[in-house]
Amino acid sequence: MSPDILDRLARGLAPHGLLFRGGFHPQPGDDVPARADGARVATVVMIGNAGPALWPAFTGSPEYRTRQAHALDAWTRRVVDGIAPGFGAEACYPFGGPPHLPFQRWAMRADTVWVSPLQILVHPEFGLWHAYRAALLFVDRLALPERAAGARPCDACADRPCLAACPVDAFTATAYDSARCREHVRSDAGRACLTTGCLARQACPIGRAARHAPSQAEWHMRAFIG
Ligand code: B12
Repeated sequence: MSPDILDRLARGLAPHGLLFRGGFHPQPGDDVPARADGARVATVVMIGNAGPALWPAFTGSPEYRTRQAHALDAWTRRVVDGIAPGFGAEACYPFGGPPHLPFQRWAMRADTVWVSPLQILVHPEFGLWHAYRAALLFVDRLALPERAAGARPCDACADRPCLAACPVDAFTATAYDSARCREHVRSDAGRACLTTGCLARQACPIGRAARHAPSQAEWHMRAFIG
């Protein structure tokens, strides 16, 4: 019965520009929270977005049009909280912390993604242009599709243009200096990062077709600098 549920879920998410992004059966080290109703979680399903599909759905929403605070989070919560009960699931979210739920770790359990040199996760098709918006907690153990096979694209990327593209060297091979990044994006010198999106992220050769349009890129960068 579960492929049917997952198909139905994917169809429910699609009009909102949201995608089913894999799932996993939690083990103790996964730090999956208990459901509010106290039931044990047997399946976690990841919901996210990739490329430009989410943007028209979100910008048509009242949360965006009225410039509500944390509009994307509020929109996500309304949409996903509206869908989850129809599947007997409870939703949890990557925002609202700290503490933050370990969505990137969960994503690596569920989806074909790996940590990139920029620390955000890279996907073989979408590159760095994808995100996770919610996870659904199911009591039933759903049969899940196999995690697609694939190799981390960064291992075959000798030049690593992402690490060289940041104007203020906010990225090293092991760390991201978010304070330095934010200070630059807020300054006149950081105008290109603000209006076209993170230059390091854009330097990645993978998934270029999934890059954000300038309006979406700027919206995310403005949300980042606060
Ligand atoms: C706090 C936060 C930030 C902070 C600080 C980020 C930082 N690097 O210091 C700020 C505000 C700066 C930020 C900015 C952005 N963020 Co942010 N952020 C988060 C948030 C809410 C929590 C991250 C966290 O603290 N994780 C720590 C623990 C709780 O999570 P975790 O899964 O266990 O994390 C582990 C893995 O990353 C793992 N890991 C790291 N390296 C390695 C290596 C190996 C080999 C392994 C196995 C594991 C591993 O270890 C981490 C610690 O346990 C997440 C959402 C979430 N709940 O995860 C989004 C998130 C990471 N951000 C995201 C994005 C897109 C961005 C921006 C690009 C947004 C923008 N402006 O466009 C920027 C740029 C950040 C960048 N280049 O790194 C996405 C990344 C999606 C993706 N493709 O991976 C996330 C997942 C949110 C989402 N909705 O999808 N972010």
